[in-house]
Amino acid sequence: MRVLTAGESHGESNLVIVEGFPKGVKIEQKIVDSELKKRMLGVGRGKRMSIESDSADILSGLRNKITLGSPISIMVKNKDFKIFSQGKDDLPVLNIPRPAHADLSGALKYQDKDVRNILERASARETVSRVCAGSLCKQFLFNFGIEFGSFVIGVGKIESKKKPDNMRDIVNKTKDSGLNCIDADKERLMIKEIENAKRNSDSVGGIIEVWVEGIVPGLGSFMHFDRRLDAKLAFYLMSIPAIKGVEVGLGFEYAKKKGSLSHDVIRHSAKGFTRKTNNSGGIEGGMSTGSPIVLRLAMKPIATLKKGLDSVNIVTKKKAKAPSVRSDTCAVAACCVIAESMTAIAITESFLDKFGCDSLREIKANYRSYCKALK
Ligand code: EPS
Repeated sequence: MRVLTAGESHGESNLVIVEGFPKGVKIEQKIVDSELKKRMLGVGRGKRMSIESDSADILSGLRNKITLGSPISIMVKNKDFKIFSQGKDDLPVLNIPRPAHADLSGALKYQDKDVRNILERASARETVSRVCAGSLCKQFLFNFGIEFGSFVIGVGKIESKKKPDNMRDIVNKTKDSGLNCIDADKERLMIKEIENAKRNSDSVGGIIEVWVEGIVPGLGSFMHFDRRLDAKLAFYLMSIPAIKGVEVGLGFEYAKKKGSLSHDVIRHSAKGFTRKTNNSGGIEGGMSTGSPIVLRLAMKPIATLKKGLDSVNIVTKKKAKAPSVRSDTCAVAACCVIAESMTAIAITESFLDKFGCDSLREIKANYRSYCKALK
């Protein structure tokens, strides 16, 4: 399966093509739309989200809601559409790059003096396309009981130590949360942190956790470095704008523990092979263990600040303040569904590698026979 995204932040639309998606999968546009809606929500989102009402227009690859096996293409129109492929816009030239965004490195790399030509594609708006692809993958994996969940652990210096029991617990505790949090007490403090940042024309980042439940052992492989499931997940998650760290299971904490006290000891019961703990985050030797996959992502504060940071005009080379353009104060809650989507794309690719990729019927037969052998 291949996923290709296209679109500029203020262009006509965001597009995605998913090629190699199996035939025979039921896809509901309203499920894609509900995922897009989650991406727009959360305390700290900026004014752009009150302009847009993202909705997926599925243009090809389906007949009567069922995938044909042909490339699936989806378009999400931008309402705040300001640049034209064949017409001239009236946007001013931007010569001052914002620290922490793609502006300067992009302008140097592509030898451009107008930073707008860089930021239009580098903007996190592109994640609209990824969420569409992720939703297709989630709808496919649901046929095998695989489910995705996520929640915000921290914003700025506020961090929750609460752990969910399982996926149901994540869903129940986050459903009424404005910040996709499972800890209502800490959430109040996180919201204050965002409000303070907004008052001070600043921005804040945070930490999120993603869970995948219902995975059989053996997705990914130790046989070659680029088939390792944890490596693939780290790559896909790190590709989300503003993500600066990815952990699997205990992650950096694992390095501080003794092996005898931290490795997930093996048991066997009528359920098959299970583990007493899940410090590995559901992945050992680059393969799923069958325990829930647990991933954590660190998101840096949003690059654009109302109080422009020190920068340099790339034409005059003189000191200047970065422009204060519209942006979010915090997009950590929105990042949850984006991270779930990238995780779903990675898991689907590994799933199709293991069980075949042509039709749902064939994949189900292969899956059943594998599950029988696991016993
Ligand atoms: C975003 C759209 C953008 C930003 C944000 C994400 O809209 P605009 O630039 O028109 O205000 O709100 O972009 C960034 C955080 C970024 O770094 O570029 C969206 O749809 O998610």
